[in-house]
Amino acid sequence: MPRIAWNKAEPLFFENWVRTDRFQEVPLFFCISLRSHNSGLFQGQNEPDGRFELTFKKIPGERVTFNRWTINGKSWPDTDPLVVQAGKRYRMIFHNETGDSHPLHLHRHDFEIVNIGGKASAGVMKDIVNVTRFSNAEVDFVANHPGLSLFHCHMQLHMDFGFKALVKYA
Ligand SMILES: [Cu+2]
Repeated sequence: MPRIAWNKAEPLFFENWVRTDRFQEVPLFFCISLRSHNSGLFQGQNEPDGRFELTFKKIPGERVTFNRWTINGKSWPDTDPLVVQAGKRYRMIFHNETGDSHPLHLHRHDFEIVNIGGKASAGVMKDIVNVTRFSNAEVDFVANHPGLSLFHCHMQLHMDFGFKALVKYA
């Protein structure tokens, strides 16, 4: 076990690569934070101004074509945009109903992980979170960067085959 220098004011991250099936390796991120639960950058405040329930599914291509991935039943470019208002805080609630892990990435915004795999979390700021197979996660972001922002799975093949949506400012 290597010795790790740790400034305890900051979260400590570990990264591990795990094999999830025959075809892919994905990073698993572990984090230890000594910040108290109430010191979460967003969560310590009131409930979010809005919520986006996002359910991910895979439509198998069988042997005819390649798989497709859907967000609330639709694949890019038909996915519904997540419409936000500047200055408000939103919770994205991820339901991964597939047998794949999905490293979910939001461009141009940081989010706070408030729940991962059913466990509450606070103070961990990221712009990507790996949601493992058949699991859930919730993240909060503040709409503080007007313009179009892409939200997608960072697995290139998942993104190229539907797993992509836009965040739009109203
Ligand atoms: Cu994916």
